[in-house]
Amino acid sequence: MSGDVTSNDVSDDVLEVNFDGLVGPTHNYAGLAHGNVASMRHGGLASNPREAALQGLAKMKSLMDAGYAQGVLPPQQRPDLGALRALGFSGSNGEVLTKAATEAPQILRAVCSASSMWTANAATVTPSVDAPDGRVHITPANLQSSFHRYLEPDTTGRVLQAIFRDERHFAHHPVLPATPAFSDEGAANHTRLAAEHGDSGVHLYVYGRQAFGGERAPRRYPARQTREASQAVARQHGLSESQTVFAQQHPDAIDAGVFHNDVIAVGNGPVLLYHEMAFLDEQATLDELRRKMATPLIPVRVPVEAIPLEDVVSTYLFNSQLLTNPDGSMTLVVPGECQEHERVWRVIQDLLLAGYNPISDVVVKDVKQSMRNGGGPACLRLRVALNATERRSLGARVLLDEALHADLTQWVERHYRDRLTPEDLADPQLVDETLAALDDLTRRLGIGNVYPFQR
Ligand code: SUG
Repeated sequence: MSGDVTSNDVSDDVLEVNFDGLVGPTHNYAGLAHGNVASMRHGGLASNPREAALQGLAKMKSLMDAGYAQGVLPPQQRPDLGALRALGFSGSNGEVLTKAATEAPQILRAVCSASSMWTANAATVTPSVDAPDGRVHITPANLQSSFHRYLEPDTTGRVLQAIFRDERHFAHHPVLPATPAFSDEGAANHTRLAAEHGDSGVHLYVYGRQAFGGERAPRRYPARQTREASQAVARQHGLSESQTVFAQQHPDAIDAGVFHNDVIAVGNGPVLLYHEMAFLDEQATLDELRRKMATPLIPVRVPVEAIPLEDVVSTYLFNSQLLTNPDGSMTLVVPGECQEHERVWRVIQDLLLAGYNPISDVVVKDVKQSMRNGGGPACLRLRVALNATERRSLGARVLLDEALHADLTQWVERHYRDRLTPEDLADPQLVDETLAALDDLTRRLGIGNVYPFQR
């Protein structure tokens, strides 16, 4: 037999590819996300889009250099002039911008947001090994909780269809109805647990509230994921009851600023690293996972006494990436804020690294530009477990290698500003700059015409 992998059922060659969002040229701080403490705190500050994009690329490069499979997803077309026109602003592009800036500056900020960088919210993905038809299943998230993110799913869907375009391997599902009952924020509230990436897994969906029925819900801040949305995604992907666990996020955590499960828990392989306040019913959640998983669950629990919720939110310890190494050990990729926080850094050393679990190493990444909007290392990536055949069938140049990294770095340096204030968003020049940048990007990625202005 030749060593060439041609079938689609080769489970031992499955790699988890982390697709990071490339930060867009209009990255700014607009204070748009209610319940996201960092976003609310930093609204109005000047941003540095160039530094933000380069920080993202540096993170991708260092993980690629360390041997992890790394992908990249392009940003969206912003400002979204189509959205402004739909809201009644008319005239030339310049006139539309000026009118929006004078009459509704908050709307202009929203249509300029580079929020698609947080690709953990782009979609929910089920690997082929778990799906009844042996294909990778993808549902873009409707992100209906906020106006600026509700603008993302159309382009996200087109981008994902362009990349995962081979119908023999990939199945794309419609975005759930964009209404509060089916509020969906994608993989930020979805964790797959399995012995190894190529083994069949159990899918943990964490929701903030139940639309129909349900007693407990947060009082202060919105719950962005409903149980009904999570169930619909699992249904679309053909997952059975024995493959799924639906657990409610603790409402007090949401009210403290934990707006997604991935701000308070992260799973990888059989490991679930979580904070005591992650789930409303911690014991029942662990019990059900244990019952359904084919491999022993390895829970790594951080109690409130070790880290209060406030520090969970300010340092984003749980928004780390947990990555599997060839020897089975795991590396935790934490944001710089964890190292700067004495108590959290001590917990990483004494409880996580020294504890009886596979986490053996910690890597610190500076993603401050993103963190000021409430996006840590794990927010910036969408995990897609792919076997060799699936990786080979990708329809665009999105798997990072030295050449692509150099190309994208040069692209950022050519097109990005190093300072953007909320007032700058009304500059018509910025529209021309971003369109030129995105046109150039689609050529470099060979992804086709995914943007509205190209269609
Ligand atoms: O949806 N921030 C994003 C951060 C998303 C983080 N993602 C995960 N945890 N997976 C949000 O709240 C702020 C934009 C602004 O204020 O300018 C923002 O949208």
